Amino acid sequence: METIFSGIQPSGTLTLGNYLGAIKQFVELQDDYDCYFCIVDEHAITVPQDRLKLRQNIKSLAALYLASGINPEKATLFIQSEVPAHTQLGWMLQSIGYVGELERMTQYKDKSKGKEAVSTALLTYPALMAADILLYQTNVVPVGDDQKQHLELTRDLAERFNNRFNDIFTIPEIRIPKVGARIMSLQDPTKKMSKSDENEKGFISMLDDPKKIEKKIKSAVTDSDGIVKYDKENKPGVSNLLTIYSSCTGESIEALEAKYEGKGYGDFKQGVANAVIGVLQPIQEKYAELLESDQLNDILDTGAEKAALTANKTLAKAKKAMGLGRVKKKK
Ligand code: ATP
Ligand code: LTN
Repeated sequence: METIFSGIQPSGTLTLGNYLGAIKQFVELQDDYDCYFCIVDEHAITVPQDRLKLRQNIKSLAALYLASGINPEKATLFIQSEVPAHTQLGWMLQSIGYVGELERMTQYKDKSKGKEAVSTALLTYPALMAADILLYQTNVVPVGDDQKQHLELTRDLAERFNNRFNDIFTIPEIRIPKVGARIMSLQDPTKKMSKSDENEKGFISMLDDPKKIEKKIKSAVTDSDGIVKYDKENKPGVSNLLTIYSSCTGESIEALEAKYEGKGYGDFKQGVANAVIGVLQPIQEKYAELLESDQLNDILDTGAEKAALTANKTLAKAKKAMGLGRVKKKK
């Protein structure tokens, strides 16, 4: 069976973009692959975090994974900082990465723009991400469109390591969903929907109640045509809402265009809101039950143990290939 790895940062409450771009595919894939899903808390601290909020976000993200349908019997769910091999291999990969290639990453450029204090870890972030993936000999990495560049760098680092030292790592493939790979902000449909957006109206949180969801969708930026048609260039707002609608219900964009022919944006937006509520409400109900349960802690304990077993094997091979430590004599 092939292996899947993916991670989400506990840097705030997940948005509809995280759900449609990432978690939804995780749930669909867990039957056919050996899956590792990670809460990447060490990635989250590349920008300042409040320690109590971070703790809360880690738990909340674990509960959201499960409430969305990740089955701990099938997939391994764990917290990155509880498996030390990640930072260990991350350091080793930094030694073969170049400052130039890290500085070219758009996520680094975006997140450091205009900031006075930029952490070293924000720059070296992709080496840790590569370690996450390579430790599990991952074949496929399901992510949203924004992670393409990081995945290409992961492949480059793996190939470089394999050529320079020994053939240790599997070269991973990226998997991006056909619809929903890049959900845009409701207020500025040329920008990605992001949980760290200062304008709360721009994103739908997975935990927003139905009234809030309806309100946010009704005030989403569209245009003055009044025609429900997919045209990313000229009608980015309507196209984004069509993508959200289609991704939530599984109806094709063409079918939705036909359904709303001759109808105004009011009807259409109500339809979008209903579709989103239909997806998020059942998740929210399960989430509330899971958050304070012992079950959640047990699942994360088992997950970390299982992940460490695989990760340590790869780490030992990589250390040996690089000449780190000692060769242990058999007793
Ligand atoms: P931040 O906004 O805090 O930088 P983020 O939401 O972009 O965070 P993560 O939480 O680490 O970043 O993303 C988790 C997954 O969700 C990744 O696979 C990412 O590609 C996907 N994702 C994030 N935003 C979107 C979006 N707007 N549309 C589709 N997929 C998304
Ligand atoms: N960089 C990703 C989060 C992430 C990840 C990973 C995704 C960290 N490690 C490994 C896939 C595989 C992000 O910002 N969305």
